[in-house]
Amino acid sequence: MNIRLVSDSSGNIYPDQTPLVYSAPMKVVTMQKEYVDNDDLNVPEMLSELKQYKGKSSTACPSVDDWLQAFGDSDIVYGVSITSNLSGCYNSAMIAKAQYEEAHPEKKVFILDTLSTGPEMQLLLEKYDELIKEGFGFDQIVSKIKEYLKKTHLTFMLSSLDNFAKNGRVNPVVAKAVGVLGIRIVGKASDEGTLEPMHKCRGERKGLVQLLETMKALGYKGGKVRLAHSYNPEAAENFKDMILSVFPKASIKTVLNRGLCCYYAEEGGLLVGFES
Ligand code: X90
Repeated sequence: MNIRLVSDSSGNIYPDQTPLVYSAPMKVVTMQKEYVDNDDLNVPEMLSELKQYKGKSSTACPSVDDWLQAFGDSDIVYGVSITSNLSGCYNSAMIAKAQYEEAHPEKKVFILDTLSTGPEMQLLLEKYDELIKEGFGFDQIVSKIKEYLKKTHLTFMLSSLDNFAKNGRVNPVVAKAVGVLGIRIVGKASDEGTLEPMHKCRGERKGLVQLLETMKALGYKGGKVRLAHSYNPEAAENFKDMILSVFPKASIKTVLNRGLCCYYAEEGGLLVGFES
């Protein structure tokens, strides 16, 4: 039996990671160029080109074909998608699932609308992998992953919401209040799967302190943590140390955001997926 894990590229998928995950790429689009968020994308180059670029930029979710390619010819596909409240990604995955299952009635696809993104999706992919290795069947895995989703959360620290506002994914008034030099916004993915800013902090140090407080308020007690940063390894490292000083046994791993998350989290952004 051939089983595959799939995700859209907001899950920050790398070719050498475990578990192995097949990615359906998001796109970052300008009038001049389309950046496909796959293994070949040079993210620093994209970010520096976008900095120079004066026109509008936007993003696009994976097409139905992108998802079908990620499914390959697997007998069973388990996947995760970015929140359906900010992207057409889940919808596109569901169309792909319907086409795939119609063409191959013996095959099965389940895609979870995570109402989140980035490192929370990473935790969910790791859980699928564990459940598969434990030998559970399709229906059990589907019900167990939905249960696990109730225990996983996403918080963030960002220094700009410009690209969110430009793309109509956050209120421009809220975004403007954040874009002041040195201000960090700390918030979470809401229960509805939207961006919920919660605290404005002066400077990164205070931002990180607030980030940890926010995790604790959401029920963090030393479970798994997955960090994803946009070219800010110092913040990720400091934050890891802060968590470990309170919860010395926590399992913490850090990755670099790929294209889509770097575009929205912007320079220095830190995303935190964790278990309550
Ligand atoms: O379909 C598309 O064009 C993609 C749109 C994606 C919009 C959201 C990207 C979020 C990236 C930023 C910080 C965390 C926010 C959490 C909200 C659920 C990561």
